[in-house]
Amino acid sequence: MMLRLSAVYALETRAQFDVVVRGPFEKVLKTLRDLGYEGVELNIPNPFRVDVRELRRAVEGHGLAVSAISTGLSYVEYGYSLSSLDPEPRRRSIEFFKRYLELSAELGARKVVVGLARGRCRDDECPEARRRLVEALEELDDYAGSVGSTLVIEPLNRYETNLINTLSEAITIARRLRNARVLLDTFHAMLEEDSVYNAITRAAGYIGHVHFADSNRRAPGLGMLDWERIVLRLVKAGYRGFVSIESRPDGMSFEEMLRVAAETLREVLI
Ligand code: LER
Ligand code: MN
Repeated sequence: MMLRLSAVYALETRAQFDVVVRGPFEKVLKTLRDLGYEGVELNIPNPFRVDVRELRRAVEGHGLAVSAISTGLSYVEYGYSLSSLDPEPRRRSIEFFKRYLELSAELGARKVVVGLARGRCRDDECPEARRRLVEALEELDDYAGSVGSTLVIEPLNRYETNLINTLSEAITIARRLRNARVLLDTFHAMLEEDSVYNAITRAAGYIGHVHFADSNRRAPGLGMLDWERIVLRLVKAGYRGFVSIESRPDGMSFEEMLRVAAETLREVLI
C-alpha cells in the first residue's frame, strides 16, 4: 500500500476538541488495529508531560506506528502560539515545539504538525504576527534538522485562523525552510481551495502529511468528497505514507466513525 491509514487521537486533555478520537488509550489502539489502521497520530497537549517509553510500548504492542505528532491542543489548552506578539507565550510555544520535535524522533514519527498552535492575529497586527511566526519557524527548522524531524505546516480554514489558509501560502513558507513540508487536510482544502483535487496536484512534491475528513468534517464517505479521486491525486503527486482520519463523530461513537472511514477508504486506498 502506498497510503496507510491512521487516526488522530488526543492524549488526556480538559479542552473541548471534537475532531480527534478520545477515550482509554489501549482500547482505542485495539480498535484501530482491529479495523485495519496501521498508525496513530498523537495530539499532545503538553510535550513535557508524556512518558515516551510507555507510549511506545502501548503503540508498538498493538502493532501500530506513530504517524505524526500534532500540537493544536497546546494552543487550545495553554494559549501558546508561535505568532503571539507577547514574547512569553511565544517563547513557551517554541519550547513546546522543540520538545515535540524530539518526541517525534523518539516515537519514530519524525513529523510535527504546525496547525492551530501558530495562532491567529488581529487584522492590524497580522503583518507583525506573520513575521514572528516565520522567525519562530526558522528557529524550529534548524532544530528539526538537528533531531532528524520535519515540520508540516497545515493550512486551516478562515473560521479557525487568519494565518495561512491555503496550500500555496503554506508552500511559500515551507520553501524558505529546509525541514518543512505542508499538510493537506481535505476539510480545510474543501473550504479554501478552488478544487481540493487540483490543489493536491499543485502541491506535488511539498505534501508531507495528510488529514482526511469529508466536506462536512464527518468521516470520509459521509460527505461530498470523491475519495477515489483524492487518493489518485495524492499518489500521482508523489505522496506516500500515512493519511490520518481527523473527523467529527457527529452522533456516532468514535468506533463507528473509524469503521465508516475504514470501510470507505478500503475500497479506494492503493
Ligand atoms: C488540526 O489538524 C485541524 O485540522 C484543526 O481544524 C483542528 O481544529
Ligand atoms: Mn487537520
